[in-house]
Amino acid sequence: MTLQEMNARFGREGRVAVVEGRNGLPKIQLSHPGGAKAEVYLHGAHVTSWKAAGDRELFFISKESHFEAGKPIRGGIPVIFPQFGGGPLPQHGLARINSWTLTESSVGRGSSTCVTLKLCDTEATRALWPFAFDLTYQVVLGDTYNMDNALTLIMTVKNSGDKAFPFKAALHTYFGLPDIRRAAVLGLTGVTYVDSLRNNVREPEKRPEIFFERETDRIYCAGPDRVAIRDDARNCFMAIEKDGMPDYVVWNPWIDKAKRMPDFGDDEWPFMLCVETGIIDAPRDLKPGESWTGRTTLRDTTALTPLWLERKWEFKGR
Ligand code: TA6
Repeated sequence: MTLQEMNARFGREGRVAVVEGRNGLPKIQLSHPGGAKAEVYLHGAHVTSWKAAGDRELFFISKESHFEAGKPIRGGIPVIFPQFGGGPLPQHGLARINSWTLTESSVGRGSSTCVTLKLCDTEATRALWPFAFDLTYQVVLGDTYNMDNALTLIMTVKNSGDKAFPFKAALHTYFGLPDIRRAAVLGLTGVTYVDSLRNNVREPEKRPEIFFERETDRIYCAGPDRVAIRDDARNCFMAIEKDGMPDYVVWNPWIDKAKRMPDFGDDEWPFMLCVETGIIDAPRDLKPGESWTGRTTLRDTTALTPLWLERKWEFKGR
């Protein structure tokens, strides 16, 4: 479908537009009446930008990122399926390196703006991973309370074939920061993590607040459905809430790994933190005809109360 045809079918005045992005890749622009904006490439169904009102970019995108078919975009929200990390498939699986189809746009309750993208198995994916699947991904800017500082991502995996398959799935979100050394992750105390940098040792997180002083790459297993990133440089919070997604990954490459990644600037490691959500530690089996849905809601807020962290979530507005 051409850009013109996509706009004719899915464009919504002042809310949804399909434009030419980097290297000519089609990009969906979402807008919210409150001023928030987001951008999603059909390539990888990759959210590359989320700006709360006031035009402040909340995600990290590497200045060295590829924007080309077959290669993942470095930053924003890579969609990970059916493999997390290394393995028989390309690193982090097939979803982020394939082009998705825009199938729906809507203006929802609370004036949220929503688009739906789909990816189904193809001859090429079946040659790598011999299963039939139907991936649906909804990106919702805003929420049902008329707030414009939330971004919700809903991922559904359907087994559309006649063979059961095991899968992992994740949203590999890169949050932008002025300085990782002045940020902390809150809410993971007591959660067992797998330390990918220490031979996958499993141990409980003892710290009430996770600060960063070195490369960090940990899978937090069956974590609580609400955590937060506190940015002490800007005195604000990013709330992360999940449903149907048991695990988190907390990752920053730090200095040496940053140098080893060709699509990541050597000097970029202080400006990002990945807090990822999904089925990451152990795969999930899906029988023919079965579906799984996972949701993550990100909320940029400066008024997160300590009560929130004890799961008595009270959102006090911006
Ligand atoms: O989520 C953490 C991780 O698995 C790290 O080990 C690091 O490899 C990161 O993902 C980025 O992976 P990528 O394939 O995008 O370079």
